[in-house]
Amino acid sequence: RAFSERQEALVKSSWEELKENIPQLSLRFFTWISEIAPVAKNMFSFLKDSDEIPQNNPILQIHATKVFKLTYESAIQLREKGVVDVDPTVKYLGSIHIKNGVTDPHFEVVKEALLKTIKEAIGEKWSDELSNAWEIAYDELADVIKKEMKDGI
Ligand code: HEM
Ligand code: ISQ
Repeated sequence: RAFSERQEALVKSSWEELKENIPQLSLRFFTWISEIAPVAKNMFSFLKDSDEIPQNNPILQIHATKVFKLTYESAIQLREKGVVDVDPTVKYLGSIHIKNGVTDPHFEVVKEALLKTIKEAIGEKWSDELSNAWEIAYDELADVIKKEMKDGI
């Protein structure tokens, strides 16, 4: 999928800003996921038995950050190679998601939550164009993970 230099720059500059506030970003990301799909919350080990999203859970923050960072890296790869070429260390993501009961429709939930989190976090720098660039990068990454889920990687 074609990805322009401008789209890459939009994702890159917003990521630089987002990563300055990981605790808040992670918390909002999860809050959106549980608002969009309350049942999805129970798939996550760190949320299962709690009524509230933990404010300072390091595992939650590391995983949430990884979702953002992988999406950002996908944007770079789309620009450089025209395809998402995930790092070999990410090949296990297919099996992790299968194991946790994730199915293809869940990817729309996470996408929506990701985009809402970005919109909220970057304020007036937000634009349709910026959101669209993140969406493309996410969709392409999601396709790679969905394929791994199907192929049992
Ligand atoms: C775990 C990334 C989509 C649910 C993880 C982990 C990463 C990740 C990095 C941590 C793996 C580890 O243990 O080292 C992504 C990315 C996605 C995506 C990049 C999309 C592009 C989804 C979707 C769902 C989901 C759609 C379902 C709502 C989970 C769950 C875990 C997990 C339940 C296990 C968390 C735990 O340890 O309890 N994901 N994920 N993910 N993901 Fe995702
Ligand atoms: C893992 N997979 C998808 C979404 C997530 C959000 C927050 C933390 C971990 C996640």
